[in-house]
Amino acid sequence: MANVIVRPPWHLPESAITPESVYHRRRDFLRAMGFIGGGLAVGLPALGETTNAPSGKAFSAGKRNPDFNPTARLSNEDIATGYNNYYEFSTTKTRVRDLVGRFRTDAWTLEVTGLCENPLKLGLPDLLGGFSHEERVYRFRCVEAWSMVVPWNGFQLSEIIAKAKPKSEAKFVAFTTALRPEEMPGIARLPDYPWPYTEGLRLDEALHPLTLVATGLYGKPLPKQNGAPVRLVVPWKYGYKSIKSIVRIEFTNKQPSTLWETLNPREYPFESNVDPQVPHPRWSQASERVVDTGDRIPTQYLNGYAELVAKLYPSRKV
Ligand SMILES: Nc1nc2c(c(=O)[nH]1)N[C@H]1C(S)=C(S)[C@@H](COP(=O)(O)O)O[C@H]1N2
Ligand SMILES: [Mo]
Repeated sequence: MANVIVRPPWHLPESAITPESVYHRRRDFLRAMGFIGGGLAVGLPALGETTNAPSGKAFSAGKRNPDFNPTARLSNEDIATGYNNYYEFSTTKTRVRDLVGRFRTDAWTLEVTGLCENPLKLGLPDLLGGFSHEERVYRFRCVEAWSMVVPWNGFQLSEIIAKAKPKSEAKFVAFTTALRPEEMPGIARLPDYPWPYTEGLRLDEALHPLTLVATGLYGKPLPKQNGAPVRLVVPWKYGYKSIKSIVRIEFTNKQPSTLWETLNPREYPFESNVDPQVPHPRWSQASERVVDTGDRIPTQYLNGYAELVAKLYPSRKV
């Protein structure tokens, strides 16, 4: 594999990715689509109902952080935004994008609660522009043994945690996805699942600088199928830990239950670190299929992030 990042045509120079230019690009796009024109703002369709992206207002893409650049080719944007696991909509990856239209992400509150001194309610302006937003290119590995390399826009979860000031009893962080069966057609098809989708991390994992709150992808607001308006990205763990469309973050003193662990603790345990030496009970995890090229490549311990995070797992000898 070439030791360079091959930037596809969508990738603007960093200097061009300012909050303002993203805003203007979106306006140009909307104008081209006939959504706005002549300064007339009345009678606009509700964008949340008709597009896959949330309102772009105040979205900050941030500058690319050169410290997070895996030596791998970026995945094709159309594949990253069209091959999705989001069971609230569909279990067929290629259908999710077409089923998110009714999901409203243009008004949002993320509640930060539980064992902390300073509970928070974060609205969209806070989430989209109120933190140290930057772009990071991360490797992404699903438990199903496929992988991608994608540029996320967002900020470190540690920034929210610092604001909330967890109490000393807090040992874990629990995350919850929005639950709106009327807007999420996949929920009724999986009535036995323990909805809402929940996930969790140890507090030290949540505080790790690699753990990102993503609000964008490829320099644009996060598409709904990728977890708009805010999702977690934990690149050294299997993809299901990277919970989408988060409405609640709670500090707890006990390990929280998660949707996947509740369904099958043997196949989807809480920790779920990427580890080529630990097979899934039904398949090997030694290699992975790069979704857009189809290449099979060896899987790396902690998805290639061992240098940064292996110290969190001292009992696993590398
Ligand atoms: N709420 C919610 N979050 C979720 C999922 C889901 O079904 N529901 N799927 C997970 C899985 S299995 C993966 S691989 C990633 C996929 O993220 P992507 O569609 O942005 O690639 O989202 C994770 N987060
Ligand atoms: Mo996954």
